[in-house]
Amino acid sequence: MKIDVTRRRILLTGAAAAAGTLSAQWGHGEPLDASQSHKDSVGRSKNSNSEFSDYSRYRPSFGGPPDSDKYLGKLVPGFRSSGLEPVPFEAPDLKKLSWKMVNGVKEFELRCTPVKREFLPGQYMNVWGFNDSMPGPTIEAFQGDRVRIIVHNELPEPTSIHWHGLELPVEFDGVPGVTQHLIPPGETYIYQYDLHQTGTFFYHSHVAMQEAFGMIGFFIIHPRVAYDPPVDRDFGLIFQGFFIPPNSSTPDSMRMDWNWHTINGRSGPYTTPLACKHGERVRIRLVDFSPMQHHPIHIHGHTVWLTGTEGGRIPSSAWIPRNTILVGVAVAQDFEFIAFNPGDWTFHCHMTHHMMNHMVRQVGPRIRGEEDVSQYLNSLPNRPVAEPALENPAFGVPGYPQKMQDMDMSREMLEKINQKRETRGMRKNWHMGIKGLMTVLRVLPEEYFDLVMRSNDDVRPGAIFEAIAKGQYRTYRP
Ligand SMILES: [Cu+2]
Repeated sequence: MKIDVTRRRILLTGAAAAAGTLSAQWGHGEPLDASQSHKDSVGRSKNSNSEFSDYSRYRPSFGGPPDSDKYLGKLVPGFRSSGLEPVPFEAPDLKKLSWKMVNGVKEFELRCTPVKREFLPGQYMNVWGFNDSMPGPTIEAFQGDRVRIIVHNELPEPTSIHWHGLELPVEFDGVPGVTQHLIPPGETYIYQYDLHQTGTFFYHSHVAMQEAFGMIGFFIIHPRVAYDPPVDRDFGLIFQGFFIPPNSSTPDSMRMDWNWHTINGRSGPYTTPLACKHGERVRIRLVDFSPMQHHPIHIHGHTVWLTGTEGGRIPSSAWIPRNTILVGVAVAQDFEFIAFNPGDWTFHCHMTHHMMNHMVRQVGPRIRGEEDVSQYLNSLPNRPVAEPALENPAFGVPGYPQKMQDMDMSREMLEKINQKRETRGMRKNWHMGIKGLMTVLRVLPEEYFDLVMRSNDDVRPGAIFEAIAKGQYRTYRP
């Protein structure tokens, strides 16, 4: 299946230059499904024929000196035309909060709830969140909107909700004691304010131990007209950490260390890959809501521009090219790039202990399931001095030392992971390299994007990687 990529692209670029716009400011209460709208909204950009036409979005290019607008694709637009509404935001594994318009106010309802969140297939953890989800559903709105958020406390203890990064009237800031009384269990509190900012914000409980239990959600405020250069995809990921004692499924929020990390409430390899088309301009918004851990997030195969923070959009003169972005607790970092490099690219926190939950094995086990401690020590090539503690009868008790909650991947777990549409066609054992705070960015040639994301046809595991590695979709020599 040799495809003339260049010719195909030229046809697409010409034919659909101004195709499709979104409905004005998404004027309805049901959240927009990005994959759906994208199908209709991606106008092939006229910009690609203008000043950036000599910059290829399909192959690596430095794009000239660092002061150039083309440097590392800095201001190179996506396929989407300028002057349109922003593309809908997309946070894998999370829903959006629906709203209704009431006398000119966008009204949302949030319920603070206990949640059973499936960190890994079949591994449900007891956390807290909103509307039965952790993180909670995304609030997505536009600059200039007036919003009313009706908060119902369905927790067994009082709470209050803070709108992180928003400049709003103090009585709606959500700080217990300082700006309001706590919302008792079973009660409701109404927050209402105007949105004059744009950017990556979030909402969270302002009770510290509840924050450590997971109570956060995205609050995305779009400009009415997308920033230039327009992006084709707008993804968001929330990083969290928990200490969940072995043989338990409930975090200990008093602990200052961690043993479980999640991205949008899933641990790798159950994190859902971010799928985009080869050549698109992509934005990814990162938020760290770990209680105690900062994360240097590293992306493979691409250099990215840091274009925003929880303080809003950064002027392009101050954008910074990065490959690893340190995201501190309660910080948001937005970055953008041209997805010029086809393939499945790992995208992860670079702290070794954050790349694995429970120190899961790859090179060596802590204790294998089929061994007891004595056998394990006896088989070590450099056996340490025997510890008298091993004679302790406690070692005869099943589950002691802790076996890290069955971190071996069962066939059922793998089936569930590979059932996701976004994982179709990845290499057979891809999950071996994805753990803890890790996910995958899939830059898919257009034909494969449609096959993976829109069709129900079979995709043989590894087929896409093989085609790319053979150079079928690369317009440059590896
Ligand atoms: Cu980390």
